[in-house]
Amino acid sequence: MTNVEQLRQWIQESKTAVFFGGAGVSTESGIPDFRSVDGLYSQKFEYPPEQIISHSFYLHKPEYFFRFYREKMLPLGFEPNVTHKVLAQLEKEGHLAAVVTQNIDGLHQKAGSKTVFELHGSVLRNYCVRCHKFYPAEFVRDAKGIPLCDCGGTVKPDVVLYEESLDQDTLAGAVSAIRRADLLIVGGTSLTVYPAAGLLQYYRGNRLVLINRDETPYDDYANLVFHDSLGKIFSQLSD
Ligand code: CNA
Repeated sequence: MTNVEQLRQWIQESKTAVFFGGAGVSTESGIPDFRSVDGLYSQKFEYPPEQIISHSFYLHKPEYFFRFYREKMLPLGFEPNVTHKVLAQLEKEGHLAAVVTQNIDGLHQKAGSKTVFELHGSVLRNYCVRCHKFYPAEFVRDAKGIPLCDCGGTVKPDVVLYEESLDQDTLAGAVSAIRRADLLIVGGTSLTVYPAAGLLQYYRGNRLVLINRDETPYDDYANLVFHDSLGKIFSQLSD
């Protein structure tokens, strides 16, 4: 049996599978990740990207933060790829219980997934820090300089910056889904951003599958490892 056939069989036998993913899930939709050779962290900026997308930088240099955010982090106008679509289909068929994602692009929901735990929030939600009025992503994209609410407050994207903590309900939901999972498929993540990467420790089964182009620190713990593109593997799962 090939590894893909093995994975296909585990999926068919599963009723509570969880997919845990990162930026690599959306590269085949055209959104660059952070840590691949052509990712954001390989480009040159005035400050390191980790610093720019931190809470203190957002507070102290908001104009620069929003310029960077608009140019490099606001993934609008992209479409779900085969991985997003197959995951939505597996949920519909009753095999997949949840998607846990570090992505902020909303593409899983756009593909039709219903139970999605967005650990790092979503660019599609933006709120005034003063009166909490909601604004769509287009408002932040089209604003000049710092996006401001009618009340004068800053409109802040609902994404988790470095130094900020994760939403507790989202985290609890993700932990609970992973604890109950009979199959955990991890894909498109370098597994280096914590606490997100630490969620793997809650999986109790013996069907841990890793699909990532590059090696990860968890490769040795997995029961099945693919160093391949997600699109290639998932397109073989759909037929
Ligand atoms: P990362 O650290 O950039 O790692 C991505 C991983 O995916 C790398 O190890 C790549 O080898 C792998 N990869 C890239 N493309 C593919 C592919 N097509 N098939 C298989 N593997 C692939 O990204 P993480 O998600 O681990 O890091 C967490 C950060 C990145 C989170 O906070 C995200 O919010 C953030 N991010 C999100 C997006 C998005 O929403 N689309 C884009 C860029 C960064």
